[in-house]
Amino acid sequence: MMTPMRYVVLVLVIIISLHYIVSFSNENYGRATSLSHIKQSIGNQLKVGDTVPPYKVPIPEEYYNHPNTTSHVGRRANATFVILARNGDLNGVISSMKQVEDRLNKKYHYPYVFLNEQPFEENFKKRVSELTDSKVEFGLIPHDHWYQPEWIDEARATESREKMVKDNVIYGGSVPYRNMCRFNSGFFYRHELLKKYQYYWRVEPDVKFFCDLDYDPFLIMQDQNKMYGFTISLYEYEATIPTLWKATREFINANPGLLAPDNAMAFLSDDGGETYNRCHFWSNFEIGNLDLWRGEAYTKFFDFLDEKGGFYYERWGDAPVHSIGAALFAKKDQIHFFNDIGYRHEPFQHCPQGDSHKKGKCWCDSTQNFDYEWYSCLNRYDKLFA
Ligand SMILES: Nc1nc2c(ncn2[C@@H]2O[C@H](COP(=O)(O)OP(=O)(O)OP(=O)(O)O)[C@@H](O)[C@H]2O)c(=O)[nH]1
Ligand SMILES: *[C@@H]1O[C@H](CO)[C@@H](O)[C@H](O)[C@H]1NC(C)=O
Ligand SMILES: *[C@@H]1O[C@H](CO)[C@@H](O)[C@H](O)[C@H]1NC(C)=O
Ligand SMILES: [Mg+2]
Repeated sequence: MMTPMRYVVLVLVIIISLHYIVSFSNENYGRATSLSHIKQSIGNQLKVGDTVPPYKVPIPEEYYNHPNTTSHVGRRANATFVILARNGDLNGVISSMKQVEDRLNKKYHYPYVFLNEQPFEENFKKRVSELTDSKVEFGLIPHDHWYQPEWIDEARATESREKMVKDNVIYGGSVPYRNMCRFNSGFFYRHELLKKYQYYWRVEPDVKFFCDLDYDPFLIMQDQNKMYGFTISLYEYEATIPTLWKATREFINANPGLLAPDNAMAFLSDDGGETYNRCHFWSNFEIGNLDLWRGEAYTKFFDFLDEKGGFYYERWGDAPVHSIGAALFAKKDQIHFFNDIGYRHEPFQHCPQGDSHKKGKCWCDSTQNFDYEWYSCLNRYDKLFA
């Protein structure tokens, strides 16, 4: 009698023997991995000893497809990507940037500006520079553009943070998050490295770009005189901006002449400016004209808000602040919905519908689309043009 163990061993021996018989009797079997065959086909170029594994021999140059880098010798805009990040954000930054390159920028070669209040580490610089042929620059944020100003009443700020923690307000207890919101609201566009550009595209770590983009969005901005572009809009948390609208109204009353004609106030307010409906463009994605922020109206608006201290006494986000700025200081038709750009920042995504889904070869599920979900503000944007 055979024990079960012996039976298993016998079957294994048979399988292994069959394997050998088959591989020796069929000469082509294993050809792809056979050292002698690779040597035969590219062997004449080898200047290496037999001890080097074949995968270490470079693929001959003529096998490479050289991308025609002059295929877009056409017009380019005066534009850059902007990425604010910490050294610790490296993996998320790489993930976002690789998609930017693959989906569009390998065709357009727009440069990147990275900003940080701490020096970027060598490894960070090396890893992101490897992803692109474009120019990449790394900037240090000036101290006063980032940290909480001296004149902020720290006792009052602390008290407010503690209350927000108790109330479970997201990032309610964080000072760095507030620094970030204030920096994005009023300082990024003043950085030395951004001075030479007119348009920017803000990119955050760990976002997704779902679709190929076969046109240059910066040229759309430039040719159609757009000031601000978005993909997702939604409601802000009331607890983070209790007095933001009061401050905005004060500013408007004091500076009525700074508002643009045909502005997008109706996106922000359902009662002609009396109250804020909390709609804002989600600023983790932005394509913008830096002149909007550098202009007189927004400069004065930001300074006015900053003096109120709401970036620290409350937790004013750069999204509502930018959105109010764009809606009031640009004409409504200068605010562009980039419908073709499939985009996700957790937990929401915009997925192009219908023809543009196919045109962009989008990989998002078009049934997962935030546009007209109950928490979206896109219907208010649409109504501006109704
Ligand atoms: N240099 C620097 N960058 C920061 C800091 N905090 C946030 N950022 C960057 O600022 C942007 C916004 O920060 P996020 O943490 O993504 O904030 P959020 O998008 O509101 O929230 P989540 O993405 O849901 O965490 C990202 O580009 C971050 O990398 C910081 O303290 N220093
Ligand atoms: C690259 O593209 C341009 C514009 O389409 C074309 O004129 C040129 O011949 C191409 N060059 C090569 C080497 O294919
Ligand atoms: C790009 O725009 C900036 C800011 O407006 C300007 O200073 C710069 O000269 C422009 N560069 C080019 C090449 O047009
Ligand atoms: Mg984010």
